[in-house]
Amino acid sequence: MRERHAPPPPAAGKELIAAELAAARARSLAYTDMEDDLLVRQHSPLMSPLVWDLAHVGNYEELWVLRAAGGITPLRPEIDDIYDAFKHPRKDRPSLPLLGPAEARRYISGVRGRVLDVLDAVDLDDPDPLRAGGFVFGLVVQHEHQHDETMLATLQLSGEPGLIQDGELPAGCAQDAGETRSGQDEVFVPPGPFVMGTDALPWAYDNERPSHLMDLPAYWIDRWPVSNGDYLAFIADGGYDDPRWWRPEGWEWVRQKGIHAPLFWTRGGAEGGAGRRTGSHAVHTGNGGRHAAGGDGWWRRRFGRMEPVPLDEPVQHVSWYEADAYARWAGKRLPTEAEWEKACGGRRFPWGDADPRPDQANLGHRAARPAPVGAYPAGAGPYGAEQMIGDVWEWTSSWFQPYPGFRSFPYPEYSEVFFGETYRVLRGGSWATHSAAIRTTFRNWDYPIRRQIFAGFRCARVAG
Ligand code: AVJ
Ligand code: FE
Repeated sequence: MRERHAPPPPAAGKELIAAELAAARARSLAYTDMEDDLLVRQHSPLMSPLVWDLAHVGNYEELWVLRAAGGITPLRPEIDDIYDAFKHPRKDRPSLPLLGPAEARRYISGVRGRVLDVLDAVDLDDPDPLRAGGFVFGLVVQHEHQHDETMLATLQLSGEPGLIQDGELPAGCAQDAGETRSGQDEVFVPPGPFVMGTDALPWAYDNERPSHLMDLPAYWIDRWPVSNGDYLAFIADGGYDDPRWWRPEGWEWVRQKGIHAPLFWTRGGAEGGAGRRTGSHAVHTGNGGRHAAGGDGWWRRRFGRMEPVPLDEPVQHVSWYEADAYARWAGKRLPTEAEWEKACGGRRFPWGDADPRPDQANLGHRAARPAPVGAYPAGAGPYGAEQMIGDVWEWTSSWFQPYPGFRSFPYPEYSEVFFGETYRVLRGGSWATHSAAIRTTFRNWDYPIRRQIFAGFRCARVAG
């Protein structure tokens, strides 16, 4: 994968593809390495039981690699219906005759063995668009990583402690910036055209194509995602109680649901048994201890443990409505997805086309949280914006719409059926996103009320 204006790069080698397939599978197995009861239970009506996701990734691989690209006779056509995401809403999936955990593991491993045979035999220079450049393998690798991230969201919703690994992350810039960073540092993006989307990245989805020129006026965009500390100022200023900041639908929603903070936050300390601060990794802010105090401060539940809200971490688990309201309160607005992408400089990643290094972005579940603001100066884009990739998905002001000249590939249910004024676009990936499933052109989307995803935001404003 290279510069998006260059001729299509040589197909990803078979060894690289095999390694990416193995990496995705290692994640899926790690996130389902628990008692059967936790796998078959529905932890939230928003989510599938984990065992559904597990067999679904195998079924998707069977459909696309084995049947569509490999021409292999269906292994288990009778289960296609159960694992078709369009046939049964998530809330109904527990009542389906799902494969049990052991059977699901056997099924996906059987599929995977044949997938590796297809990979062995395939000609990656075959002009067939499913095979060219290994597209169909990229499709299933990214699909599995997307479900891995969904599984993490399910595990976070479950409130079960001890299931998810945490880790170390680089420190932020709080000390350098002084005790209280007042407001956001912003970077300037000059006016002019840029190339949005891609024609050349071999694993790009249909919704990232075709590339097209976008001419934008000058704007400012926040150097970092909005932090918990920034967001607490909005809360303290009565942001949730002031209709001036909210879209009418958003206002109605927060009133009706009684929402007054990001999902998983509670005020007044660690309450209840599950609320005890236990374990050595209960608090690892990497910022010299600048987190909200307990007592009447804010706490959050993260993978089953309570911890003080770390002020310098990007805020996560906020809806689009909350992000939009914060931006208005701050005298700014959310960036359009074009503004977000242009700030990345027109390359695969903000720093260029090379794969992410650990000092450039917080991706791939290195730790189970975003890194503090300022932790990745080496990952800055050409205009100075940092942490565009990784940490938290960033809400943009844009609806999920097709680019001019869009053509559905390989099937309309990946992107096309979601186009319209229903879903808002998110960009950049989160700490839970794998590097194989993110790039500056990647477009994610969700309902504006959704908060269980690992999403935050940054603000922008017109220059002048
Ligand atoms: C692109 C993350 C919105 O998880 O619903 C998974 C990806 N598509 N299986 C989702 C997807 C089919 C999709 N998102
Ligand atoms: Fe899926």
